[in-house]
Amino acid sequence: MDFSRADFPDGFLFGAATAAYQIEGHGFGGAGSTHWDTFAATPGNVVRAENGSLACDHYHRYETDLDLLKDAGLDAYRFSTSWARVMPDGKTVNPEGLDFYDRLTDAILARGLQPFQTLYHWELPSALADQGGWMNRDTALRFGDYVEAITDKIGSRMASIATINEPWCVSYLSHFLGHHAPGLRDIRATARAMHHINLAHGEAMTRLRAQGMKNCGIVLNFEYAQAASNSADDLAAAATQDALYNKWFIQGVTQGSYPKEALSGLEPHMPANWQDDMTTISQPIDFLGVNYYTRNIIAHDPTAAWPHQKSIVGPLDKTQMGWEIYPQGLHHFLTRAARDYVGDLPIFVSENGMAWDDHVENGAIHDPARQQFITDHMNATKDAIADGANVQGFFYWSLLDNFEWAFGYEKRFGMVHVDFETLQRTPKTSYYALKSALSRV
Ligand code: IFM
Repeated sequence: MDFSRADFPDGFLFGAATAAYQIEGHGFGGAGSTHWDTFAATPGNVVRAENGSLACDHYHRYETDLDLLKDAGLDAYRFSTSWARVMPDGKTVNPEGLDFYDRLTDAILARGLQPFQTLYHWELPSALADQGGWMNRDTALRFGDYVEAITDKIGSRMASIATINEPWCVSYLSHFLGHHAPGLRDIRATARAMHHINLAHGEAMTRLRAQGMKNCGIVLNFEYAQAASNSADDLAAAATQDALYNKWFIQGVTQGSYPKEALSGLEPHMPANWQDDMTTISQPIDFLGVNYYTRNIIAHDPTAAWPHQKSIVGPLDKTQMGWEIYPQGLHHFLTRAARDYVGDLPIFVSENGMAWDDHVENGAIHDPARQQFITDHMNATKDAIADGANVQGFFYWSLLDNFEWAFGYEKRFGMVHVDFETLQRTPKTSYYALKSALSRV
């Protein structure tokens, strides 16, 4: 790979990321049912109806998985803790769950890796889904109880704590587009979820501060909204998409307001007195996590209900997900975050990576496309730093092939291949190339 540590500022962190449900094996350790278990058990939602009950069996194999991180020369590990493992019914603490994260934390630290925790990467306990999940304001407050319980156990040992991973996916993708649990397609549910997930972030920040935590923030995902043409209609459709995807959460969290292009459709469906929550939502954070993968080409669609838009398949090279490879978008969002929202606050590329149809051939997995992808996005990050963004780290998604939500185990994002029959791990050539790039000074 065409970069080295010397290309980045002193102390810049290189890491890899994972998430609890995608790797741990949710069937172990007394974890409770989540809305992903029930979504996956419903025909047509997930490829081959796969779920996270075994996943990569990281629950039992975390020591050797952490060795892989360490041996790659990485500095930090971004992982998540599962609400439903810590509180299987959404309110009662499961000591086995806390103990697992206690052991995991010790094992991360024992290898000299910095632990970057995410509190919510989508394991909503089914008991809370029964009560309306993210449509229900109370879920944000119950989230605060979970945050207190897990923080009490491991918080003081974390290098960084993020409240929510990708609130756009938790709300819009899951309640408007119906692709993720709970699989709704309802604008009222969407508006409520989009506000309540921000409130959950705010509630978590309040609890974390009360527990004396520092280095607390949120991880947002961004997707470059490219207008299909320069027509006024297409430009307006792309601006609305940009507001819904790329502005709603960051503007709410950093400025205490929502963008007008998004409110124009959502306002009638918002919970009563939502404005009263904006101070809680916009309390100071210590860092911003930016997840970035691709761009989306947006055209006006007069036949569709608001937001009157459709996506067009673009001409660029695509990953196994069918996502266009567009590293310029990462530079755009890093510099825009610094310029318009967070100023000099530390920013981390908290996820970036690509899925590829990787195969083991003679015991090895050759993935030159992934090596190029990483190089191009590292260079975009380097350029964003040169252009003034205070980016302090980059986490590859993901350490391991894992449960890719509605795509089951079909899409492979890992630097390390997982054989889902035997659970054998095999580092891909991108793993060795990254290791070699990081060892260059
Ligand atoms: O696998 C997901 C992850 O859970 C959240 N960010 C995007 C990844 C790839 O789709």
